[in-house]
Amino acid sequence: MQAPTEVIGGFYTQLDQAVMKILKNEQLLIFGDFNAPLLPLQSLDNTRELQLPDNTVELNCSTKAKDGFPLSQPSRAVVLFCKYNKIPYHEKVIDLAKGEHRMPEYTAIQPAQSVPAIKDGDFTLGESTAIVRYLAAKYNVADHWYPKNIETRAEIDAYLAWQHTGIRKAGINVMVNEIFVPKRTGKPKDQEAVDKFVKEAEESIGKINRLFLKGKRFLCGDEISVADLFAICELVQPLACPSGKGLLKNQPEIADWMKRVEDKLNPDYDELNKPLKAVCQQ
Ligand SMILES: N[C@@H](CCC(=O)N[C@@H](CS)C(=O)NCC(=O)O)C(=O)O
Repeated sequence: MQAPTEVIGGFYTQLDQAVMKILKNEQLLIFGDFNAPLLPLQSLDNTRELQLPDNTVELNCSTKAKDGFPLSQPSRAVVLFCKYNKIPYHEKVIDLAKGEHRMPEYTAIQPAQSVPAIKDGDFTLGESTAIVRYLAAKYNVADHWYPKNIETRAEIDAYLAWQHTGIRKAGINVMVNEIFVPKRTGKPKDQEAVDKFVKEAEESIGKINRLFLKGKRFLCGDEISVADLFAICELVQPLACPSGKGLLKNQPEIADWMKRVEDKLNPDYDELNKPLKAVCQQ
């Protein structure tokens, strides 16, 4: 068996943990079980102070990590929101693979050491859904994104609260097990584990359909909102994996909804997902 230390080189905590489990022949990946040892920190080479125009939001995120692991659904959602709404921002790639999210400079911005996070003047904020709501208010974006109508807004908030436990696990587990763990360990994928996670993803997608979409055009009404944005950024991941290709075959309503959301967000959506899809197709 390989010594676990050989793989301690940096990456996303959950992935490191999955890798450690495989190398130790333990059962694969329990989402949210963060027992892996912290990685040795490497130098943070992309958070130098930049001279930015006063109104530019510094957006720390991971959509195109330098070593090709663009694994951050919430980062993509925030970037897409900024692009679509022409919010002036500067994107700083925090390379999870190198442990840059654990460096002191970044921890000062987001003590929870997760991406994304923003720095807006002296104000810093982590948590993707809070960031989008902050930016929606500050830049007074079109009302449909996060409407002032309190009932619609409450429905959007309900989705944003649900998604952390309702869909994020499905958004990551298929990809981690089918793509990233084999790449990281050099071992073949565990198809049984992948199939289990594909089944879980199908169930979660079914819940989006039953609990939120319910025959509407978008998750919370007739127009696109931040709920759709966060949801599609999760779903694109399992769907991009070879074993996830058939995930929507029994859920045509979700396929149609995704198409509507993509049409609204393109060309930015396709562009932003290119690195992710490239990794999955290798
Ligand atoms: N609740 C956070 C979750 C963010 C999150 O899970 N970020 C992941 C990447 S997708 C991360 O930074 N993980 C770092 C780690 O696990 O060490 C949010 O919505 O911003």
